[in-house]
Amino acid sequence: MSAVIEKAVSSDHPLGDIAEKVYNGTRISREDAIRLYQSDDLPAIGALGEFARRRKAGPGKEKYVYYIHNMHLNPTNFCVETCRFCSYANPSERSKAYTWTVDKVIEEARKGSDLGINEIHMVGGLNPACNLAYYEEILRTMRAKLPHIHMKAFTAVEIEYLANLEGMTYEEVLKCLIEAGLGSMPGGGAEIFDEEVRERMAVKKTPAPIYLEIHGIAHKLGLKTNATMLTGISETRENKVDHMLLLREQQDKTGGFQCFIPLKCYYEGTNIQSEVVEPSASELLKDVAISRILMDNFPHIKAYWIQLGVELAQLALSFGADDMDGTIGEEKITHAAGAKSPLQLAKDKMEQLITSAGYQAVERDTIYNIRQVSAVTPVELHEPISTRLASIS
Ligand code: V47
Ligand code: SF4
Repeated sequence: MSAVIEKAVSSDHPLGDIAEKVYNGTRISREDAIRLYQSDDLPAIGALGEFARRRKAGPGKEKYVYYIHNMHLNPTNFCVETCRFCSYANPSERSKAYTWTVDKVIEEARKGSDLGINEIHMVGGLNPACNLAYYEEILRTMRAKLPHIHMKAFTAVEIEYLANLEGMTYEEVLKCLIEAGLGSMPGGGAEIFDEEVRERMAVKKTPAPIYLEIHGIAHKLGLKTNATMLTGISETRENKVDHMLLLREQQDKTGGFQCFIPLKCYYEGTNIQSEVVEPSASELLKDVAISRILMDNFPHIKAYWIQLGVELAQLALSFGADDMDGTIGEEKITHAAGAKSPLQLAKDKMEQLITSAGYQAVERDTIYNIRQVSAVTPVELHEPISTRLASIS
């Protein structure tokens, strides 16, 4: 341990006992996580998140921040559900509702392929016209025509819907999709697991036990998956900690989660804004740092720049995030609700954002194999992390 860290651990700072656990690699408890949320010492929380990130990264990779050259595809915005925070599905103007043919999906994928992408993140509404056969055909055609592209597709919500639509089990649906070419699953659809929040937000789909069960089955079938948490929908800090603890518990059992993505709600086109508290920048940074510390069995934490905005996403890297997600192509879900971030980033812009924040940009594939470590040396920051660590002494 460095002298600075020794100093922090032995301090009488109010978070000193939690810092000691983090430095010793001891799991923190629900109460510890709630105390971190309640603390106003944001630099100290950030320093702990950064420390946890570095240790997780392993020797020689402490400064690595990953990104992927990818695109999002959303084959349909028609949905049988009506979650109150969702502006993407079921637009009030009928002309904006769409369901793509398989050919249209492949045509859009080909545009991304021509730009050099290697992953497609495909999710959509729950649409009876988009049944299992439709998705199998997309996956098979993709594998035949664009075999170099990894298909990360279907939230647990879509798997639940397809199983009910087809009268099949979750496992049967997943096996069919894997057989057709599914490579991994994204983390969407978790929202907040707390039942009261879900009721207020009219979330009828996929309660926590089913979300976790579907991810667990996917892990057992050999798929890597991600997990999310949507904030700014009237949740409490306790709700957030409990959400993360359920994911940590599932990861202990089945181990296939790669990445946790804290999400932030945008409100344009919804009627919930008067009932919710919009998370502040410091609360969003706490979500990153506390998830990095609490979910010690998750390999990666994502700073989703589409929702954080690029500047806050850069800052989130020094709070424990080690992944900037992807170049994206064209994001629809958050932009439908008013996000002002760019729709996409070029690869060199992504690398520049990472290196100028003081980290080493690393292009990865979906399952975190390294494709290329950027030749650009990270900018040396004027205020290194050790200076901030000193603030908890
Ligand atoms: O599941 C819905 C959320 C999610 C809104 O796995 C909203 O790598 C903000 O899951 N404002 C989709 N968010 C995004 C998602 C994701 C993104 C990036 C990477 C990965 C991954 C997953 O967006 C939905 C829902 O939770 N959402 N409405 C809204 N108004
Ligand atoms: Fe449908 Fe998902 Fe939107 Fe809910 S969040 S309405 S399930 S697309």
